Amino acid sequence: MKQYNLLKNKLTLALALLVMLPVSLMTSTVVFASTNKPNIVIIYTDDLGIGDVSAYKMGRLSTPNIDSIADQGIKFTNGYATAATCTPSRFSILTGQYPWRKGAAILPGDAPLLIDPTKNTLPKMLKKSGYTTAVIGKWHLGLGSGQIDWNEHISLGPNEVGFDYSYIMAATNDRVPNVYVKNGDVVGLEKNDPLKVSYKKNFAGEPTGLDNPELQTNMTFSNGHFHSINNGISRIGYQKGGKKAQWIDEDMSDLFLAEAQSFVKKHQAEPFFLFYTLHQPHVPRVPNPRFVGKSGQGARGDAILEADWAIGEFLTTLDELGLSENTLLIFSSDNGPVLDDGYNDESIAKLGEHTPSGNLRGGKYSLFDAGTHIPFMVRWPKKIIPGVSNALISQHDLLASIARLTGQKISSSDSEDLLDTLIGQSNTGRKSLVVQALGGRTAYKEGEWVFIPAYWGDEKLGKENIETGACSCYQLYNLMDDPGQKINLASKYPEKMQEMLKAYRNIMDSE
Ligand code: NG6
Ligand code: CA
Repeated sequence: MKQYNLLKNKLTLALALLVMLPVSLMTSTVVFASTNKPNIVIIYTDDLGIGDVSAYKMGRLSTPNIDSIADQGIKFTNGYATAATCTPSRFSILTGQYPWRKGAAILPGDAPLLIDPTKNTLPKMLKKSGYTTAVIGKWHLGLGSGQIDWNEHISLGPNEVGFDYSYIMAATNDRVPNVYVKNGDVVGLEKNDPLKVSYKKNFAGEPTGLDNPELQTNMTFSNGHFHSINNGISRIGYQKGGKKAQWIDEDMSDLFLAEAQSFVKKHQAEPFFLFYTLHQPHVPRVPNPRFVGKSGQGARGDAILEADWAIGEFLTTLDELGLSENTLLIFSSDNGPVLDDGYNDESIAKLGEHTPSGNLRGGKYSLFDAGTHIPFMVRWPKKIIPGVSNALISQHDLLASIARLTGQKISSSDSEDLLDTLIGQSNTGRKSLVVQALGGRTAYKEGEWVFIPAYWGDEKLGKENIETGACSCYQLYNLMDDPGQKINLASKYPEKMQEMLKAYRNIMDSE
């Protein structure tokens, strides 16, 4: 509660208005029904840590545009992704389900669509409520139902799980195919140069980073990432052909921004939902030359400044169209930060005093807190009084919360309706949360406590230099006293440990 400092004068005014209402009108449902449907935008970054956002006052980068969302809205200090990697987190934010129910893990670029097209999703639900929906940016949730022919229309993808419009990269910027897919069709493909993709074997005569290191003219790999080369960077997986359609990394941010701006311009008169999924600062970090050298922290810092700039431009577009006031805008990241994630981009050498994970332990991939404890902020000037909330909230709660906002019912047991908390009218968060790390390992969080079951395996990812959280012991931490998870309290509080273990098992065994 102590961080929950709603602006006092505005609160008093809001309370005064409330007491003037007849009691029968004081339920949230009625208040929302009388509101014009807000536009909904989720701005989702890739591998951005809580310490990378200056609003959290932990690191050394300056992200004024992202910070402005917190200044004008609610900054959550206990916001979580459901997983410490991309695909599972994205699965959850769109379906409201825990990713381990589906066995969700990092997907290759030719994986089939992970979301069951017969199931409810956030965009589907919003469509039903009259919203026009779009995803622009990184997808990484699979496409098609088996072997994909990239030269034909891909009939299973974002458009089949609720998005009216999609302009995406299939997986990640370090995975083939390096092309954009618009509403199921590869953009800019030439008929006489068909695109072929394989994650099993190379196509005859095609160079790779491993065999032709001299062709890595843009950036060299440090770990993995030694297959097909595009734009002087070697990637994960093999591709051949489709040369005209292959992206230029330096232009990616501007392209997604222009797409996002054009979508909101086109649909400004109707309620819209936009899932704007930026690729920064995921590897390979290749910002536009306008941002090179700007952070003093090398490519990772520069990519974050590029993302912050793009977000600023997008916010300006909302302002210019007069849409900011009634747009519920959520900013977050799919998982925690990593420095060397497979390329020699000087992210470690030039880090200086910056702390991407803030004061938390671990990072991307990790069971420790920095894997999933991410920046999370929500702005809606028409409804939200700016403040800070320390309520526990997870990205997969958006489904149930937005369901109530738009007057709908959902049947997901995982997603909790935290609408009042989301818009700063309550400081009650979820009681507990299961988080997933690399390899499908899970940990359990309840209030200030974290329980990590025993896992055998490496305690550290060597190249990434990230602690996995694996230990042949049980781990129990109190995040309030020890946010850096330095002191394992499992043997000091055996009863608490057992209680946590039981509660964790209950959730994991639930349907
Ligand atoms: C890992 C990749 C890493 C990144 C990650 C997925 C190697 C050595 N590492 O396997 O570079 O692509 O997968 O990241 O290949 S995520 O943010 O999409 O989950
Ligand atoms: Ca990610």
